[in-house]
Amino acid sequence: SKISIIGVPSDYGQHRRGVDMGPSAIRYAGVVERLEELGYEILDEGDILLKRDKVNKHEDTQLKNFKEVIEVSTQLSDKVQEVMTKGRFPLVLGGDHSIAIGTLAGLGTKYKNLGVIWYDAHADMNTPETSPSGNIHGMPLAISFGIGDDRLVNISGYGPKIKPENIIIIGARSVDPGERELIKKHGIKVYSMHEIDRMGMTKVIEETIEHLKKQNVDGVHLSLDLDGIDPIYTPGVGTPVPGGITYRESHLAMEMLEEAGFITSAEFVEVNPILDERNKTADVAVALMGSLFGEKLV
Ligand code: DIR
Ligand code: MN
Ligand code: MN
Ligand code: MN
Repeated sequence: SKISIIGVPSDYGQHRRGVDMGPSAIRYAGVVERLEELGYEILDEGDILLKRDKVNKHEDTQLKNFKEVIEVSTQLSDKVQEVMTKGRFPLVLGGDHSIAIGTLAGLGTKYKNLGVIWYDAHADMNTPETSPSGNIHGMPLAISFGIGDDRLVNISGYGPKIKPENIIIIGARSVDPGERELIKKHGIKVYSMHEIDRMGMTKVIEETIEHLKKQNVDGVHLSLDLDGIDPIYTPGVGTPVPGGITYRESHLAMEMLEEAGFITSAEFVEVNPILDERNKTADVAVALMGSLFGEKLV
C-alpha cells in the first residue's frame, strides 16, 4: 500500500526551540528507505510551510502562539484530507504535539468513529483554565474531543473530532490535576506506567485492540509522543519524564498493532534533535515505524 509522509516543522505548541527540526531528523534517520524496504510506495509530501513572523503580540488568550497553532492546524488538516483522498496512509512527522489538533481535524472528516491511541508520558488534556504552562501541546487531546478554546475545537469548521470513549492513553506518568478530573469525568481509558508494569505491554495492547473493536471504530490513529518512551532511549524530547516505556515494550506494542491490522494513520511527535544525542531519538522513531509497518526478523 501507499504511505504519504507529511512533515510539520512546528515548535509553536511549547517553549523549547528545535522541535521544528523533528521532521528533518526523522528523514535523516532514514524513514523513507526503511519503509520502502518493507515494500511500501512512499511519497514524501514535504513539509507544511509555516510563516515565521510571530503574530501573537496582542492576542486575547494566554495560550502561546495561538494564531500560529490555528494556522498550522488548518493547513495540516487540509493536507491530511488531500492525502486520504489520494487513498494514501497519512504518516505525520512533528513538530510538537499541538500538531495533533490538525491531524485529527483532517482525519475526522473521513472517520466518524475514529479510535485514537495516545502513546505519551502526558495526557495532553489541559484546557486554557487548567494549563500550568499555557503550552498548547499539553491540550490537543482535550481539544479534539471538544474541550478547550472554541477556535481550536472547531478547526476545519467542525468539532469535536473524536469521542472520549474511543481514546486510549498508554504510558502516562505525568498528569496535571485538571487533566485527572477530565479523565474521570469522561471515562477516558488510561494505561499508565502502573498498569504497564502490572499487566505487561502484551495485555495492555490486547485490551486496547479489544476495546477499539468493541467500539466499532472505523479507523485507528496512533499518536506517538516520543516522550512516552523512557528518556534513556529517547532523550531528544522537550519534556522528558523518567520511568517510561522501554524500547522493547514499544517495539512489541508496534508489532502487535501491526498484527491487528487496523491502524489507518499515525504521527510521531516531539523529536527535538537539538536536545538529542546523535539523533538517537529520531532513530528510535524510525525503528518503531519499522515495527508498526511490519518489519520482522523472520
Ligand atoms: C504539561 C506538560 N502537562 C502541560 N505537557 C506535555 O504543559 O500541559 N505534553 N509536555 O507533552
Ligand atoms: Mn504529547
Ligand atoms: Mn508528552
Ligand atoms: Mn518482535
